[in-house]
Amino acid sequence: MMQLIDGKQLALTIQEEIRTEVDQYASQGHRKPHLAALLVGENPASRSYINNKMRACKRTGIESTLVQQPADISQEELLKVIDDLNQNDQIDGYIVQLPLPKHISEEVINLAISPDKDVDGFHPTNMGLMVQGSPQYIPATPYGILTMLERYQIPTSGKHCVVIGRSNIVGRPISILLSMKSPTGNCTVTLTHSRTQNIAEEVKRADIVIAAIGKANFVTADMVKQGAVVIDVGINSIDDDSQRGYSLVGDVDFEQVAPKCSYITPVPGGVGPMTVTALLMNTMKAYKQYGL
Ligand code: BQF
Repeated sequence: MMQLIDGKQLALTIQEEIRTEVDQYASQGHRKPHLAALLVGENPASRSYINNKMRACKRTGIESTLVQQPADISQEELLKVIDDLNQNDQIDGYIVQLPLPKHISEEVINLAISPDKDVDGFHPTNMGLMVQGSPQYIPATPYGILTMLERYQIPTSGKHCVVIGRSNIVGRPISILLSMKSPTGNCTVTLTHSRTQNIAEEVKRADIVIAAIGKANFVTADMVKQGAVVIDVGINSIDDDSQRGYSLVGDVDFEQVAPKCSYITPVPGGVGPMTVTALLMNTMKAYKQYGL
């Protein structure tokens, strides 16, 4: 039988665990952990992601600060804001919300973030540590996915995992992590992308499918092996005639694919809430390692 992976429920459970831990530290006289988010411009999707993160902070007792800058801030000015965050010893970790305006280089910004406060794990130092198997901060979405697999006790060792999409924030890191010699690793991983010759054929071989391509309903039933685990990372906005005028759908054609799966994540309420929770887990790590 197909089992739904309830990312929203699991996220709330873990956030409750974090709340208990935060309360414990506070009762011992420590200051609260503190996450900051830097938002450049006013992309509505970014705004909503930041709101999700701030709300989750509130639930766990982690303090949060939103630092907002106009879309036309220069890269140089933004680097100063980042330096302030690096120097501020009240802030355990921070994120720079993506995407950034086109005149600002993500690469330059990532390099400026202090690796010890880089709770998104995008700094090359943290990427390097992860690739070498001694991660400091694992990027939030891959970390959220691994946490789901772990908590649902889904076996990975020896399984064939097919990742669709090679982005720096999801596809590439999750492919590395799943192939690692670790409790949520030991998979044989195939990383597919836009130049893969026959994606359907590759995906059909998978015990575990990670769909992270950003194309609505890309994964169809004919591409999925009976009994596979399907993790849908996609968040695609589709126009419809609902109240708000759009709905969110994943990279997987859920209705069609779900009956074939042993486990599947929904969209919304699957990987998304776990991404937010993994960010808080990284913030706790920063706090315990450098903030106490
Ligand atoms: C849910 C993100 C693409 C580009 C930049 C809960 C989130 C999303 C969905 C969320 C995402 C996606 C985030 C749900 C943060 C995940 O209920 O399904 C939470 O807030 N996310 C982001 O910060 O930047 C992105 C996706």
